[in-house]
This record gives sequence, C-alpha cells and structure tokens, in this order.
Amino acid sequence: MYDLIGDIHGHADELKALLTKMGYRQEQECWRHSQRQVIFLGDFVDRGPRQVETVAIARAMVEQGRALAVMGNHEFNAVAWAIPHTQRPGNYLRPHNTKNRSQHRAYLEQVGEGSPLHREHIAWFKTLPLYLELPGLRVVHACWHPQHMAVLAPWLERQGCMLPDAWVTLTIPGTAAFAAAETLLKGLEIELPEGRLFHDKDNHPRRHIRTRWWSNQARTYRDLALVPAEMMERIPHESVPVGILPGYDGQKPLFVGHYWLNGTPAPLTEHIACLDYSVAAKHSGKLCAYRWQGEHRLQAEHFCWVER
Ligand SMILES: [Mn+2]
Repeated sequence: MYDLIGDIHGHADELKALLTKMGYRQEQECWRHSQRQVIFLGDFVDRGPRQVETVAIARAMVEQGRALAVMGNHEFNAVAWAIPHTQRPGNYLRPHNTKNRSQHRAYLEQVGEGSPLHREHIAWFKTLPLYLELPGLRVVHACWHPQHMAVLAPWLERQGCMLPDAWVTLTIPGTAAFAAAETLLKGLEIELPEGRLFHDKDNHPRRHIRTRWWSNQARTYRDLALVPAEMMERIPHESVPVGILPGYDGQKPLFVGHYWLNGTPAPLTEHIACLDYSVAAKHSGKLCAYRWQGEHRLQAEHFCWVER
C-alpha cells in the first residue's frame, strides 16, 4: 500500500519528520517501511532551504524500489532550463530571463549551476513519468485529462516519462503537445470572457483562471475559479462555455499536488485528493501525505501531515 506525499519544494526537514511520523526509518542512506511505499507527487525543488537533500531522499527511495514519483512543473522547468536550444545558440528551452531565473535561483545556488550534481539531478528528473495509472489509483501533478494524455502518448515512453526528442516539442508554446503537458503539470486554466481580467495578489493583471477542472457541471467562471477566497469577487459570475472542463470519471481515486491549499487537509471530492498544503509558503504551511489503504472513496482520516 502507498503513502502519497505532496509538493516538498526543498523542505527536507519536514519530509524526514513526515516519513518518521508514518513509520519509515532511514537505513543505509534510504528511507524505508516494512509494508509501505511512497508515491511522490512532484515539485521536489525550488523555494525551500534543503533542495539537494530533498532530491537525494526521494531519488534514493525511487532507485531502491521504496517509492514511485511523478514529475512536477518545477522539475519540468528545471530540465528545460538546462537543455540548450539547438536552433538558437546560446539559448535554452526555458529562457534564462530574469523572471525564470528568480523562480529557480534558490535551486541553482544550492545545487551549483552546471555542476556534476546539477547534471545528475537533471538526468533523474528526466526519468520521472508525467502521470501514473496504477491498478487501484491514479497520480498526476495537477490535472488528469484523458484527451491531453492521448495527445502526449507519442511523446512518452511506456513507463510514462518523456522520450528524449519530446523536450523540444513540449516546451515550445503553440503546439497541442505543449498545451497538453502544461495542463497535466500546471492544471487547466481557462481564459476569461473577452476583455475581462482580474488582479491577483501581487496586483498582476490576469486573463486566465485556474479551474476546479474536476467539476462535472459547467457553471460560472467564479464557481470554477481556483483562487484565494479574498479574490473570488473579482472573478465574473458568467457562464463558462459548455464542454470546457474534462471533469473526472471517478473510476479510481486520484491524487494531485500543485494547488497551494490551506486549512485542514481533506479530500476535494469523494475521489480526488490534493496533497499540496503550501509547505513553502511565506508564513506557515504543512507537508501533507495520504495513507492509502486500497479504498475507492477517499477519507479525511487518512491524511497525515507535519507543520513547517
Ligand atoms: Mn506545482
């Protein structure tokens, strides 16, 4: 059975505390449990103070068969940052501009940009699948979207990780494959009606909202927006176009990270749990897990977390 762990973002101390709380012990450089395995939901790096140690713990567990893991948008970006752009010498698949560098700076400083360890990390990130479909459950960093998964199929190996040739296509905006990878890793964003925008917490104008993509009834932009409560009023209360959301079939429980939730961890729906409880947020947060016992219907009592 599996213990699923949400976005860690370099908070290795909280990761060790959470593993300890769940009965894992460190032996010979690897955390293990006699009966259970971990599934990491991605976003190991960026932001936090101990990113190298976080990757070391997760990687050792994966390599020794004690854990599975999927890719988060931060690992995807880290790989794209490190791959030279063959058509534009001196450039990279993810542009080294000020905004992208500031998002990635803590990681680059901790790992040593261009160091052998950095290259090892990138090689390991490339092995992470974009999603996992296991016998009793599903795992993806942000959005389970069967249509986009079909678009991505030609770019993935059987184990779900990206083929070497896929990186160029999946990092260049404008293709269906790019949109598909973005959606799985960052969630489904929809554009507001023509001419509408809202200002986010940093007062940046936004034309797109993150959505509760799993909702099975098309309703209004405000109903579907996944924004902090205090921003909700800025989202228009107009109907969304029919068919814009994939919904979720509920055939198996689904675990995601990514959404920076607050409050007491609980399932989003009967069949979907988000385990990102903002461990890397400015003031406080939690590192959150779900201790799955094979159930189809998720249970609030199976969440387990440590405070930062
Ligand atoms: Mn994320």
